Amino acid sequence: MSVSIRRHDEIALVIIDNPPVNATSQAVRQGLLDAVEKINADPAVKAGVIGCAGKTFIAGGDIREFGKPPLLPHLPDVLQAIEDSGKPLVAAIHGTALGGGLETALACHARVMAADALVGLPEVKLGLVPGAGGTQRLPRLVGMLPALDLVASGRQVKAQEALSLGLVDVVVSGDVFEAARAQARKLIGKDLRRAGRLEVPACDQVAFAAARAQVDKKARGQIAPGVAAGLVAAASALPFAEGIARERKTFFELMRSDQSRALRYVFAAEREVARVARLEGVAPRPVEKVGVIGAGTMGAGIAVALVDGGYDVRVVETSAAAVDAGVQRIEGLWARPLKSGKLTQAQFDQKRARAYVSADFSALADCDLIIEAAFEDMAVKQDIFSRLGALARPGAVLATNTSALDVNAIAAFSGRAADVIGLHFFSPAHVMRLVEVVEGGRSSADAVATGVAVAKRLKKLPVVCGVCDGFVGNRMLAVWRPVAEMFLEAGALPQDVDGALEAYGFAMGPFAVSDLAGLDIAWARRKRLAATRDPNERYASTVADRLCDLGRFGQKTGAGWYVYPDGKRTIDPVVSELVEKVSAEKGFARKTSPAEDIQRLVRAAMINEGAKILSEGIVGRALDVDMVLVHGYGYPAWRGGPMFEADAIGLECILADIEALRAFAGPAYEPAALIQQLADSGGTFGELAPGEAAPKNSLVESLR
Ligand code: T1G
Repeated sequence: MSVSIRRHDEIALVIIDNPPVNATSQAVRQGLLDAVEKINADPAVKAGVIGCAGKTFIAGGDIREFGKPPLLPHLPDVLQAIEDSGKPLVAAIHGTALGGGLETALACHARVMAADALVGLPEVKLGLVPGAGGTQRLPRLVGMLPALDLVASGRQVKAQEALSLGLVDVVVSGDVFEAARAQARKLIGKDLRRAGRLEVPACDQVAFAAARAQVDKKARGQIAPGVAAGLVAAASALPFAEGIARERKTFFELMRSDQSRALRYVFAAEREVARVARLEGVAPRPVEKVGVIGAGTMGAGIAVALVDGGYDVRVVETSAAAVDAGVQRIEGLWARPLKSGKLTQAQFDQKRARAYVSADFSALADCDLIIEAAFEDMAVKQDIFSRLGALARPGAVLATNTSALDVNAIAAFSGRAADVIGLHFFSPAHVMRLVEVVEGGRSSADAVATGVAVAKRLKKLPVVCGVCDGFVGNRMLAVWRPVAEMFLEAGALPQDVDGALEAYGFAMGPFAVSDLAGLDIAWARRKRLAATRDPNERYASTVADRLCDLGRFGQKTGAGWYVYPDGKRTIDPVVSELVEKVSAEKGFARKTSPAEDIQRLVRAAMINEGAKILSEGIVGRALDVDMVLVHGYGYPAWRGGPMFEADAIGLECILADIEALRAFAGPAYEPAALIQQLADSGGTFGELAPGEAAPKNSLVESLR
């Protein structure tokens, strides 16, 4: 039974029980409607409380029903019945009241919220707008500006903020059902506050227009936030019923949009990514104490992520001075939340005490997992892993955070390769959700499962991949970044390329990112690879090399592809001249490239390499590639990721783009056989079964 009524006095308790998150599936909608009717029909009942069993209040519409023809009764009609009920109905919110869940609460006559609960209208994150009155009831309850903020951002609101906004009436730290019953009792016989019948509070129109403009700017190509803002505006312009009708129509239009389809795919992929078929049933090794080697930028970020995830952490550095610097770095990462009040001093002290930093390597001896985040130098790794091989306790998992070196070689140094995996975090490691869990040729399944389990406990997204140069993300970057550089040689300037890709939806273009990350890292890598580079391969990093020769390493030196007076990214004529000079030296007649060409060819390079990564068995599924690009490289989530987008566009068109790319960028960009094959057979990346793209003698298989 999805919805039941319990009663021992004049207050009826309506309990929704629809695991895992009490989504408003058809049975729940019908059950709620029936419950409202029963409450109103029963003379012994004077009021009702609507709450949920399990860990959360209603977390929204049932995503599994999306895109299918909607079944009766519709949620807006159910909620109208709640609002119109002659007897008071009070929402008892615990866990998360999201989307249709919060809308249900908004239709009630009062809301009681547990102190640790969260509420929000996250529909825009699925490319949608609230579809059951959220955009119309919320402004009437909390005012236009707060409603605009909540609806357009999709952010979750904590209890205290919800209370001060007037979004809920009572916050309790004890039993939320008891408090809701008390609230319901108070309302018996009173005039009920029905959100849909309230006047929309007056609002400063100039401020509202400015806030709307801000929403459009932040959306970077995503449709839903601006549309949602328009619906909030309609709340003050239209009668309630007309506002509701417009909201409903818009909701269904967006449900059919490519952007919503892509964002729903991303939602599902984020949950699917950690489920790897061959690790099914493999128990991870227990981990409580984690060692981190190195307290540089990466090491400190990893240590903070681990402490935040509840682990005891031992950080090891090489000297007393490095220990001091490491402590400062680690404390520095908690300084901001401490200052903003997100972290209390007591919490800070507690966290601080869980990260023990020392110069004593033997502190790692009893750790269950040890993550090496030292210099990217094979000799350094050799030293560390051979020492770890002798020191670490039997059964400890040894992980390297290398982004560029061969995990199999590193594993061999330890003398216990079955215990070794890669855990490639992205910078800043305490913020970025992506972790590439690298399965070496001899990694044992339970060591890999341990990497996945730890990443999940850190609330990160683990993508399991095999060993190859750059793994998934950096390997793809190494292929598409040169295309961006080739556009410079052909006639574009850095701001043209960045502008084209930012217009595409990337948070930052590649040259702006490079200034942020530092040009020196890629420069060192190019120098390292110079000796083995195929002389016939087109080399497009000459401008980058010259910038590095000038000591322009990006923001940290105040100049790179741009200059940063007052911290603001500014075009530098020196760079424009340098780009033009290099074009001339190489004999290119400069001509401008339309933004669309830049976007299509860069995307083609990503998709092509993604297909090769799949065919080599480096990852098992197209969604693995998409998660890396969306969560590690700013690929717009509303496009789903390169592989999803390729399927949506059609692989024949993509193949034509890759052929154009080869003509532009040279033979290194030969179309992947897999794309040709799928284009011929009418297949898609998404339909490939896990591992299907890879021949059985793939790299990963052959290393086993
Ligand atoms: N529908 C169906 N299944 C859902 C679901 C949903 N809305 N939300 C989560 N699940 C599944 C999820 O796939 C996973 O299953 C399991 O629940 C646990 O989730 C008209 C119509 C609620 C905060 O956008 O934000 O309302 O993968 O692993 O970390 O306006 O899930 O294990 O098989 O994420 O504890 C608006 C989306 C919908 C909320 C829980 N609602 N969900 O997080 O566990 S639009 C949302 C979440 C709408 C109306 C429209 C989170 C969570 P499985 P989990 P969690």
